[in-house]
Amino acid sequence: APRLILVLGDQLSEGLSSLREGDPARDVVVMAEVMDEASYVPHHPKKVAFLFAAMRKFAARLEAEGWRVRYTRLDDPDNSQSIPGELIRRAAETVATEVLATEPGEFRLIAALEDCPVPVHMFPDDRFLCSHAEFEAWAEGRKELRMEWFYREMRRRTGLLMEGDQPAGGKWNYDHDNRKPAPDEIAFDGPLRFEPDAATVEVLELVEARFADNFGTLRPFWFATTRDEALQALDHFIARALPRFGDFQDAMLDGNRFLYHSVLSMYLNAGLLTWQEICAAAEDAWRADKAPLNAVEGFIRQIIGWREYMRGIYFREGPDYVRRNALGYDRPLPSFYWTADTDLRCVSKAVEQTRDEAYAHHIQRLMVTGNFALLAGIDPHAVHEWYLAVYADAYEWVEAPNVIGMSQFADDGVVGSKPYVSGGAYIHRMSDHCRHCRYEIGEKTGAKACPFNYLYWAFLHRHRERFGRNPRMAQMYRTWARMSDDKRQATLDSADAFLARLDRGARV
Ligand code: FAD
Ligand code: DLZ
Repeated sequence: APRLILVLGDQLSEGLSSLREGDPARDVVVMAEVMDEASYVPHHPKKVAFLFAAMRKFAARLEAEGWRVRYTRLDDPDNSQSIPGELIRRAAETVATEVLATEPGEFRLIAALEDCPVPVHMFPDDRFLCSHAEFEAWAEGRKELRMEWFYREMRRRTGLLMEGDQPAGGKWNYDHDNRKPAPDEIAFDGPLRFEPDAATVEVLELVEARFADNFGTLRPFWFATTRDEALQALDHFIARALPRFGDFQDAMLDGNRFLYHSVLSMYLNAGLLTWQEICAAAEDAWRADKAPLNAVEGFIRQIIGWREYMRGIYFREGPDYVRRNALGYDRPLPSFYWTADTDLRCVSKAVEQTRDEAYAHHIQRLMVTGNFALLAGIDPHAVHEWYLAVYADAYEWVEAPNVIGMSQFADDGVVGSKPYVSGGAYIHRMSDHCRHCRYEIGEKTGAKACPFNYLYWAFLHRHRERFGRNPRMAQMYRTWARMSDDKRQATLDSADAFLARLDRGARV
């Protein structure tokens, strides 16, 4: 009897373990556009369109290679609208009695497959460098899990940027040379854009009709939807942006949404590109003297370091991770996360571009929308659901450790040794937003002052028991302690007044 081979929307890789286990002469590939997956959070329309278009084209490619594929479109009248439902239906049609699957990237869907009445054999997702067992072995017995140590192991394992057993150039990490403030000119016109073909236009019309109420602008739709296009986008980045990636990795500009970022995460996470080919292309550019070491090391670290580390954390911490709330916050997510309707210029710019592009770069996610949510004491689960919905690259395995862990400190320090919080000065240094902002970056208290300034101190004050003895935060607590009583009180009063306005739904 044939077996069903499940290929999910973020498993669009020909080398997928479930496909490798299968036999084109015997088995049937199942792919399905279903409302259960398309609505567990209100996904950005660009994310849905990207996945549906890429899924349809991947299915066509598998068919061209000789696979039999049963593909369900969202509007098929017999669509059961869930992945297990489609497996049951396709099993009945094909008399298959078992399913071969690659482990999904979310516990929610793993549990659904485990409960499926048609038995599902799950194979590891070996499109990653580090397996669950290898991460466990690395984590075992360590008091603290820190990305930097994990990253060095991954460098040694892959041989990327290694000279024998030593790191290229003598240092593991060149961040010291990175993180320059926003430049005046950007010599990169952004990621490669693709004109939608007829198949993509058909998907755009479907998404327009079915997801019209979701946050996010569908058109212009410019994403790559095939592996060939994604490879072109990779080449474009390597040739034009990688050389300056490191220098301006943390910069933000009012009038430039992408700076020197790769905008490849959505392709990598959906399986259109592999980490190996991205890292090899970056290393080759350095070896050919086309990109400096600080840029290439910084870029490769994000992929074999942060990305793999975050996945390790998600699978190690388990399904309740997304419910962690170490700081006990319960304020609802402000409506401006959906409308961009706020006078906080940096936040409104980050939300606007998220709405338009289903993309924001790391520092916008971490130090603007994430930082604000943490300083304002927003319910971390609501923050998590927002990030999972609005970014084209968002799946729980990577989004949750970034949001619950790195950004909101809701995991009590599993991912980071201290919370990523800052006052307005950091945003001012790294961007030109403050120049266009109604709030005054130089003012520390009162109605005109930048809210990040007083919210930052109020956060530290609120959590003095927890963080006061953290050596990495000692300097800030000393600064707070040195302020006059009047100044401290005015700071806390400003924060209270601001949060009261936020709670009343007043414009802030
Ligand atoms: P670049 O800046 O060009 O970096 C290169 C690549 O490195 C990325 O494509 C990505 O694959 C990888 N990378 C960089 N940083 C990280 C990181 N912290 N974790 C994992 N991979 C990383 N990334 C996602 O892929 N999906 C998410 O849902 C996601 N949510 C995030 C939420 C928050 C609050 C924060 C702070 C970060 C989040 N990130 C997420 C990480 C990072 O912001 C994005 O990977 C990056 O912005 C994608 O843009 P890019 O491809 O231009 O990245
Ligand atoms: C994100 C997503 C969406 C929007 N739609 C589908 C879908 O219709 N069919 C599908 O197979 N996958 C979809 N996905 C991706 C899955 O949600 C993803 O595989 C899991 O979240 C695990 O990472």
